Amino acid sequence: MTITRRDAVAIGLGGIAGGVIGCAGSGIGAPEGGEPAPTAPAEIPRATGKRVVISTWSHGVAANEAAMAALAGEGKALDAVEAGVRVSESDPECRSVGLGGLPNAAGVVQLDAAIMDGPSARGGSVASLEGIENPISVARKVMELTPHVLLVGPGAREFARAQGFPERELLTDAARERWEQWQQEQEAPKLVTPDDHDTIAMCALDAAGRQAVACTTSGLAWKLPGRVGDSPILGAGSFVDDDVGAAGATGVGEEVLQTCGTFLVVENMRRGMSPIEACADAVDRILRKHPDAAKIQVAYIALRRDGEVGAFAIRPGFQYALHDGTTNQLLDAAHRVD
Ligand code: SD4
Repeated sequence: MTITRRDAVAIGLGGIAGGVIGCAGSGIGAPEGGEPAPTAPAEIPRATGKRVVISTWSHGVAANEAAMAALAGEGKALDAVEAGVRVSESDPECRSVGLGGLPNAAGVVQLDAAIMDGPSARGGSVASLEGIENPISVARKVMELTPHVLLVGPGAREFARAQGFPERELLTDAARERWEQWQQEQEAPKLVTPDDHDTIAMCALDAAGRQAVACTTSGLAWKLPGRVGDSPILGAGSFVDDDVGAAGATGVGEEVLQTCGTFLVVENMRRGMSPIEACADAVDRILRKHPDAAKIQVAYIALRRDGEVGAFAIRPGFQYALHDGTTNQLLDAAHRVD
């Protein structure tokens, strides 16, 4: 069935035509009290000739290298983010991504991933996917080959199998040992210490001015089976609007989900905030709504369409990798709570 514009209005989707869709907690849906209209991005030329890649955590450095290689010549941002995060997915040392990711409470590795393309404004994602090392590539196939955006669980695995993705056990010996230890201790699912974090979110800008974003994770260690975090949800774990910029998230996904985190970061940039201001405001939104979140970690990275970047975290310890086409460095993000 085709939904016409009239149908969309009838079933309450009329806001789509208005340009900005409200998102729970974002405060963006209806401009309040004469807030400034979008200004900054409109002045930025579409193609700046710059190539920029920004990604989360220290393993982002290796991922950035692969992404920047894919941006050579006329390389596209979409190909770059896929190639980049695949490096982390296939690295068994990354404890919350792909192969080697820490499992859920039942000892099963369940992966979440999303990819979004700026020029087409289309995305694809998978959640609770088991047995596939590179969920980001499955997410891309969902985007390109199906009329859907998100496939979950056995359906996602069946789709991956049909597309020829190899299946394998993702639980490494090291991850199994950590899980067995957790079974003794029964600590709650959490992400507080630096080595508990290594979800990769990556934003890229190519020389033609196209942007893309990808995010991939095994989620919170010891999560309830079937738990889905922010990473596969567009507007939560990642989002891009080619008119403005891109953003990615890492940390406790429940907090990101309940504030539409990366949607908020991008909309903040649309309204003229710099990338770091946009990220800081999204962190502050979490802390204002849920003061308890000062105990946990959430961090955002952002890339504006002119190549300017920013990052901000709730707590100290968040590092991000930035490749500007010449140097690829690991940087400490600013944070709100000591
Ligand atoms: C989640 N946001 O599933 C992910 C976890 C994460 O670094 O980012 N870890 O909630």
